[in-house]
Amino acid sequence: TVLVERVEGVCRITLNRPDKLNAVNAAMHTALYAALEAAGRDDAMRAVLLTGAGRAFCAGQDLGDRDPAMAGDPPDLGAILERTYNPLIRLLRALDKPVVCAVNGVAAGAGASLALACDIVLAARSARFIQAFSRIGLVPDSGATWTLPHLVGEARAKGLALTGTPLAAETAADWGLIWGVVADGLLMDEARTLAAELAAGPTVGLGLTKRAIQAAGGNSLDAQLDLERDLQREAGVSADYAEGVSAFLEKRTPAFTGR
Ligand code: LHQ
Repeated sequence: TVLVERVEGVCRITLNRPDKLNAVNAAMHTALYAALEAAGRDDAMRAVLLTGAGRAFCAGQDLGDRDPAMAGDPPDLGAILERTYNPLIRLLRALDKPVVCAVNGVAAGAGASLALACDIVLAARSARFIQAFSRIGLVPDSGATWTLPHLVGEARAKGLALTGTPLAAETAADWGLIWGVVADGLLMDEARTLAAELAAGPTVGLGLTKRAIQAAGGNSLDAQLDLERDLQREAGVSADYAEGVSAFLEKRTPAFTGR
């Protein structure tokens, strides 16, 4: 259900149920969580690239999943979130290395939420983001009610979530929902290059930067200044900071090691 490749310091994770548009069933949940956890633990992996196989990125929860977890009439969706999507989104956000998401096709429901929980989202021009939850009577989940208003503001968040209108990749980029749009045929090359560049970067500093920006939503400027002081103290003793400054002064390209 999930393919994992380790290339150039990048852990490439591909959702792999193309005939079901990579809808997430219980097996995929387990595999995806394990792959991300392993990438987090592996010092040789300095960035993650998440994408989908086939014509879709991810159609969200597999609505036909007959896993025992979905048992009950009706099943307790809160318990399912607590056991599956919530830990997954928390893990992604807590990963102290950059996560690039290459949205190769439609991202619907929790599939859209999953993409938006990544750090840098590139989408193929033909991709669409669909807050499909309202179409089946559910609430946007997997962080979408937090990421959407943070990224695009309350008006657009409500418009998307209440109507379920598909959002074109181009508009998503114009609105600031994602980082960029790439021609379909170039998406994977560009996303792999970006992930490899990030993996060759000052990993400690990048991880701390991610943490600082994520904290901003819940902090005052005052609290954020304190946080920057603490994180900069950590970055300032990294080997990559010393290397970055030396390379600058010696007018050469830095060779970061991720430490
Ligand atoms: C699918 C799915 C899918 C199963 C396509 N499941 N098979 C959290 C906790 C617990 C429970 C509930 O939910 C959640 C969070 C959520 O994610 S709720 C939202 C769930 N997702 C959706 O509602 C999206 C459902 N899918 C669609 O609306 C369409 O498939 C989209 C718009 C994504 C793509 O449309 P098309 O390009 O026309 O493709 P298609 O509909 O023909 O799908 C192709 C196949 O994939 C088809 O199977 P089949 O055997 O007929 O070829 C679909 O049944 C299957 N598929 N999404 N979520």
